[in-house]
Amino acid sequence: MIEPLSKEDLQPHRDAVYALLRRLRDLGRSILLRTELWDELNALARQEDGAGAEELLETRFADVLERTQEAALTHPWLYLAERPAVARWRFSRLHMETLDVEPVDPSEYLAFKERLVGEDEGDWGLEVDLRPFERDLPKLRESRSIGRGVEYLSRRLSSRLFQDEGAGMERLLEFLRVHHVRGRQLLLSDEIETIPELRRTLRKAEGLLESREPDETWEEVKPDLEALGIRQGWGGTAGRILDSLALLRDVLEAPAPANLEALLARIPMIFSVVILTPHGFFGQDDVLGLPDTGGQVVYILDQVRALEKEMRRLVREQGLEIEPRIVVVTRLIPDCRGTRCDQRWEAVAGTRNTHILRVPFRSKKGEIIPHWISRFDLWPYLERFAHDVDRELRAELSVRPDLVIGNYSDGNLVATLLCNRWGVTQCNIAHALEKTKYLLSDLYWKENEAEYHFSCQYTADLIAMNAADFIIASTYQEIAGNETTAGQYESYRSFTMPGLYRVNHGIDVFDPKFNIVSPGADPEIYFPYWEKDRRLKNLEPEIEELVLGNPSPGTSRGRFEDSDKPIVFSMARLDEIKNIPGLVEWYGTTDRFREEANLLVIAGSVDPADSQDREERAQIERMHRLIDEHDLERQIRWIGVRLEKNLAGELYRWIAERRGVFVQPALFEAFGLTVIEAMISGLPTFATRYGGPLEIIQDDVSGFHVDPVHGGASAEKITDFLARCRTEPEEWDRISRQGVQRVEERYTWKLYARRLMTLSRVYGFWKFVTDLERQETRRYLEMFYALQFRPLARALEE
Ligand code: UDP
Ligand code: LCN
Repeated sequence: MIEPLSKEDLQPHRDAVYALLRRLRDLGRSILLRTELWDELNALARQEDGAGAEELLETRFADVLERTQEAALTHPWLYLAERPAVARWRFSRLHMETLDVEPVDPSEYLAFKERLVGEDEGDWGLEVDLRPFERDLPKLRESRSIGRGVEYLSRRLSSRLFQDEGAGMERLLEFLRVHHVRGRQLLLSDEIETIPELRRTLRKAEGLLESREPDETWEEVKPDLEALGIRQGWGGTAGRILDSLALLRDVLEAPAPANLEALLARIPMIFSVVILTPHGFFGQDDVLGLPDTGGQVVYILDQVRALEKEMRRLVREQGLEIEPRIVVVTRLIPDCRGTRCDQRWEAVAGTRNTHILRVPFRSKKGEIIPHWISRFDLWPYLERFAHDVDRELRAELSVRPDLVIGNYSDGNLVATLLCNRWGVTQCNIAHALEKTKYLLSDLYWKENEAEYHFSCQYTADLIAMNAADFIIASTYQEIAGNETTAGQYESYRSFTMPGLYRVNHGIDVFDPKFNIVSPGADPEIYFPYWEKDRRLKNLEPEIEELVLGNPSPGTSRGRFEDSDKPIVFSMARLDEIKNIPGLVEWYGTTDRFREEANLLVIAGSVDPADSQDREERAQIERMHRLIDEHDLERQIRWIGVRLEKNLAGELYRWIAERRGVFVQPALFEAFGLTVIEAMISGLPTFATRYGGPLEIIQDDVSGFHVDPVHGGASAEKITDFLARCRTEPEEWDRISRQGVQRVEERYTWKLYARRLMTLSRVYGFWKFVTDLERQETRRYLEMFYALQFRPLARALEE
């Protein structure tokens, strides 16, 4: 980590430093971002009369500027928010006349920014600071360990059991006795009250089991074991039960991390899971592409299938005849636009015991809200929703679930409310945190408030992140970014929403609650185009008609004049952030690009009258304008229909077979399921360098990165590849093959489900062992909810 900046670093280059500071002031803005600082320094260095700025490029000042994420400026001060290493922050201020440099704490830095936007609450503004609650909790030390919280926690847990042998072991015993399912006690009977008794019981049980055949069933050994106080759940056969009991004995001897993890992997803890995903149209058909309805739906439907399978495998292995259950809870929308989102209860295809439960939003007076509500506007309904969900789930499940998984800001908040009430392990999945998508949306929150209500969303995020027992992220960058860019979670560490509150310490990405567990793409639907036997050739006529046939008014626009050219394909919701019109513009303005390929876009609706979402309508209109302006009618096909899953899967392969490419041009993409869907289909993929795709794709190996900020360069990069592939077809094959390989190695639901189940056990155990220690945080969050979130949310309700 580089040393902090000092006046001595600046003195020898005073002229250049002053020249740079003048340039920064002349920009006339009070907040400057990293790239702007860096661009100004470089521009100065290139100038003839650059006052020696070239030398400045070699100094520590340049190093610091390169790592400064943001600077706040008002004469005579320049405040710097520096990120000297991944996830590490340092704040300082530089006097622009004397060149004195001094460190400041985050609070002072944020207060300075508040004054820049005309807010000054003196010493008594509301400050949120969770650091004092974390004093005794373990923290990772190395930034490279971020996202591997479970490994760290297992180590800590075992050393804690060991250090604090008496109390630690007692907790373990209590934990083993606490497991019940459907009224039946599992693992150990309550009669075993002390560790010496447990040791004695284990010795006797092991002796007994050694004299039995390893494949004798639980039922056969049950009478003898139950007489000793051993209950069901250690395994289905005498051999496995013996193994599990030996593991427990090892932990009692020496709770090494590997032993503890192996033991926890065998504890039957999770029989029922509740998954919360309130916003959007959550359904199994005809929903993808509707507003707020994309990857999260796909993710959850794939996730529950994989999870159910894994839960069933574990339950069987432990000798239990219990059918695990999963309930996905979403919002019931009476005006369901031809989907099944008006149905209360629905079985999930491909599962045995997983259902969707839909619960409506209600107004203050208790009336059901009939229409779709944007994810930005739903805050006033969530508390009532949580209440109704609680009631309905009690009726459906009769017992509390063993694990609750929240999704996105709204689902995570509802998960928090329910877990607080139920005392159940809470897992959060962000999918996408809006804060990093909208630049400076915290500082200038008031300007966006009418449209986006970020005040509610960021407050909900802070509460839910801190309440969660563990958090799953799809990539490392989602948590802690990379060398140059802060992570999505990291952006909640300290920030201010002037006039509302200042967050000195919101969330710490070194907290072991963070884990990277990446999603996959359904292998039944998405597979390489060369797997001919599995291809759905019967869909070919439909695809040809969809892509090459006459456009049908209201659902598609444009028709390829030369259908032999390769297809550049993109598919996304028509959200501004997805930048689909951006891609159309790159294409429209780059002649070579237009010569090399046709452009196929599946996004939103073609008729603005079909959309109830203001952002989507604006995007639709922009698409039409661009097609007109650049005269694209004969080179583009824009389709505004929702494809059935099999058709979507086959479409990727159909395009790959014709040696096309996929482009994901988003201004920011949290993860990007389309990216892995395209890659596993064998389509060379160009995806945004902002967000998850930067990590999914290794540039020029398993695909390519494109920069939406530099559309021209991105268009050239895609065009160059297409042109090269015309003469060197093996180049296309190389990227195609390596894309498939990358997804197969890293992004599969099987890996996902195993890991999620392990996490659930370890964090469930951790919660049990440390529950009391977290009470303070919980009380603080409850107060924050009641005093801050609730009034903000209520103010939105008409
Ligand atoms: N999708 C679709 N039709 C559309 C738009 C999207 O089927 O018109 C699917 C796409 O195949 C992918 C998901 O929706 O499975 C989008 O997920 P992604 O993570 O790419 O983006 P999100 O919409 O979640 O931001
Ligand atoms: C939401 C997003 O915006 C995408 O980037 C993700 O892939 C999707 O959710 C699934 O997590």
